[in-house]
Formats: sequence, structure tokens, C-alpha cells
Amino acid sequence: MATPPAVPLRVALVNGSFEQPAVTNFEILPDASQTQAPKWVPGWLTTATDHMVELWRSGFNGVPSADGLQFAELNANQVSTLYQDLPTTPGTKLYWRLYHRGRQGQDTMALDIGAPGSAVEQRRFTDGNTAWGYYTGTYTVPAGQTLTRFAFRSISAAGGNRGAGNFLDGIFFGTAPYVLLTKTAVPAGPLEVGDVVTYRVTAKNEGGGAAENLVLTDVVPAGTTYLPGSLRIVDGPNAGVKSDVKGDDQAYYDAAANQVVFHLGNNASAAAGGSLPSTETQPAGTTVEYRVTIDRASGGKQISNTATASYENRLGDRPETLTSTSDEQVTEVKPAADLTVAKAADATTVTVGQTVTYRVTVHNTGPNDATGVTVTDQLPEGLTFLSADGTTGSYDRATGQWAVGDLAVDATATLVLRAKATKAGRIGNTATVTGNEKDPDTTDNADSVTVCVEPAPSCCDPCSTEK
Ligand SMILES: [Ca+2]
Ligand SMILES: [Ca+2]
Ligand SMILES: [Ca+2]
Repeated sequence: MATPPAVPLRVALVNGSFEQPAVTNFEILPDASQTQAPKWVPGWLTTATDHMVELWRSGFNGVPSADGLQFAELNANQVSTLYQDLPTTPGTKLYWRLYHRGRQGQDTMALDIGAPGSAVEQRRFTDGNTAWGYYTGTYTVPAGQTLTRFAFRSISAAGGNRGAGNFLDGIFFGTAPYVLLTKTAVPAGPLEVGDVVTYRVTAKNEGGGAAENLVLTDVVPAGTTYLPGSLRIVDGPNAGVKSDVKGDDQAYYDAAANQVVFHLGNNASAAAGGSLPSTETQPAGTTVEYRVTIDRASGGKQISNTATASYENRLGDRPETLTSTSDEQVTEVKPAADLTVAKAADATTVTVGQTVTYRVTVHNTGPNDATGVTVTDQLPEGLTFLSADGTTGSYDRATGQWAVGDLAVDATATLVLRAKATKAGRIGNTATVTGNEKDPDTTDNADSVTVCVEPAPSCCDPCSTEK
């Protein structure tokens, strides 16, 4: 079993786009420390002594939001700093991005990141009141820093009003996306040749930022055959049955590469993968399934299967392609043996009183050795048992069973069965073979032969004196 890599500590702001709580026009609300208040702003804390944070609805006073339906004003009633403190792992690379805008003219703020109390200014942003400025950057958590403050500090605001200035929106500060794949096979097995296995793969984003252009690929495991029409997104965006055809929906079966492909996440299309948010907002991630039939050649073997996903981290200046591999799913397949039987008679026309000689041949075409092989060949009325000679095992004249026992792959056993014809007529007789292992093809497990028994000729009695 492949050991999945350890899941990194997720870092992500809470309420980074100021969408909660919903406000009409604008509201000045207590920060996240004031949980006794009937309505407060999740995630964000302020250094303002009144603990107030100001949220605006998009379009209020003619200012549209940059992301979603709401945004914040850094200066609520006082010149202050708005921040969140997040647990961090030293050495982790964190990405930030934000939208900034002036209210009455050019407003300036600083971004400070670091240990609480000693955060370091990363950059200053000055924007006018006609458009949102968009900024991105990265920060690597220094050694020993297990708590990191991410803070916006008001520097100046046009208009001279301490309670007006520095709009903020669409803020992200956190770790790269990290897709974790888990795979299950249903039923768990051991299974038989010919059984259908349903593979389910769940993709969860345990990182901070969204996993973009998420494409899941699963090569149909060796020893199985894809069951047409079995693609489905079980849970998550675009859930539903998908066709095998490429280009018509979010999944397809690629016959040339013998693999299934799913485009996953929000806004996934027939052409490209979508965006999978972190488990903070999408705890169950997204789950897909497809089915295979176990090939005959897999008898007595194991089927192993691993899914992979590719996705992009678009938090930086350029998209970074990342891949994830699922745990390996191993299914045991029980041995299988395709037994065949052939029955023949040395002569198919005999006379009453003569001996009928049958030859019964049983063969194992595999893929595995057979055990408990039994051929049932009961002599019908009109035939009296004379003798049975098998290359292996013994024939029980009472039950008509020839106990062959073990029969290796490609091995053959033969029984010569002799009987005396006692009655005229057509006599049909069938031999049927069974074994302990699954027989993937039972159409060749019985064979019959018909013998014509003619009456004894009365014309040729040498003792007759009639003239
Ligand atoms: Ca927003
Ligand atoms: Ca399709
Ligand atoms: Ca068979």
C-alpha cells in the first residue's frame, strides 16, 4: 500500500470576502471577539477600542463589491487595524491576494504579516475611489512562528474623516490547494471472475486555496474491463450520470488509453476541470464512480488500482500544476477454472447384447487449477454397467459419479465406461462436470451422445432349422 503524504496544516482566512453576516446598505458591527452580541462579523478582529467593523452591501453609495455581495471598510469609527491570527507551520509558503479601493479619494493602507505584536509591513497600497486595485504576494512562515497575524493597517484616507476610508474585499491568505484522493472498491472482495466492481474516488481539497482545473484520471486496472455507461459524479458539483463520449459532459471513457477522465469542481466543463474549494467550504469534496468487470485472466490474482488528479494552484503569479495520487485499492480474486467435458461413443450403432464403450474427457482450460472435479454420468435404462477405467479418480456405478479430484490447468482426465446394451432403441446419455472453483463458462460443462441399439437379428440365428 502506498502511504499517502501527510496532510499539511491548512491556513485560510475566515470570511475573507466579508460575506458574513449579510447586511443591507451598510452596518457597523462588533468584531469576532464580541460573540455575546446578537450579530457580529466572523473571523475578523480589530484594534479599534470599540471593536467595530463596517460592512457594505455591493452598490451602496454606488460602490460595487470586487468579490461576492459585500465588502468592508477598514476605518469603521476609528483609524485601526483589521486582522486575523492563524496557526501556521514554520516553512510553509502562504499566498495572499486582496482588492483595495479608496472611498473619497486616494486611500492608503499597509499589509502587515508576522507574529502577533511584531508583524512586519509587507507592502503599502494606495488606490483611488474609481476602481478596485488587485494585489497578490507570498509569505513564508519563519522558523518558530506557529501563530501568524495577517493585518491591514490604515495609513491615510482622503477627506479627513477618521471613520471613512480604505475599502477591502476578496481577501485570501493561506496555503496552496492540496487535493487528497481516497479510493474504495465495492464490494470489498474476495470476488469471483465475472463480478462487477464499483470504484469510487473522493477528492477533497485539504489546502487553503481552491484547486483549479481539477481533472481526475483513473486507468482501468489491469485484469478488468470497463463497464460501458458506468461513469457518474456521485457527489459534488455537476453530480449525475455522465456519458462515455468525450466532449459532451464532465466525464468520458478514453478507450485508447483505457482510462476514465472526470472534470471536477465548480464550473467544470466538457473541455476543462473546474474549481474545488477547500473542505472548509466543501467538507465532503466531490466523489465519482465507475464500474469494471473482472476478467477471466484475473482468477486467483489481485487487482490493484490507483487514481490520480491534476490541478492548478492559481494563487501565485503563474498557475502551478500539482498532482495527487490515491491510496492503492487491492481486490482479491478467487481462483477460477473453466472445465469442459466431452463425451463420445466408440460406435453409435450397436445391437442388443453388444457392449457400448463411452469415452468421457474432462479438461481444465484455467486460468487456475481445479479442485473437487466431479463428472456425473449416470447410465440410463437399457444399459448395464460393465466396467469403468479412469486415468484418475474412481467411478461410483451407484451414483454415476466420477470423482476426478484435482485437475491442473491444461490437464485432461479420461474415463472409459463400458456397458451392455439390453434393450433396443435410441439411448441418450449425458456427462456433466462441476468443480469447487468458479467456472466462467458453463455452456461447455455438459455433453451428450446418443447410441442407436438395434434389435438382435432373428434371420441369422445359426441354430435355426427353419427353411
Ligand atoms: Ca466580498
Ligand atoms: Ca461524456
Ligand atoms: Ca466450463
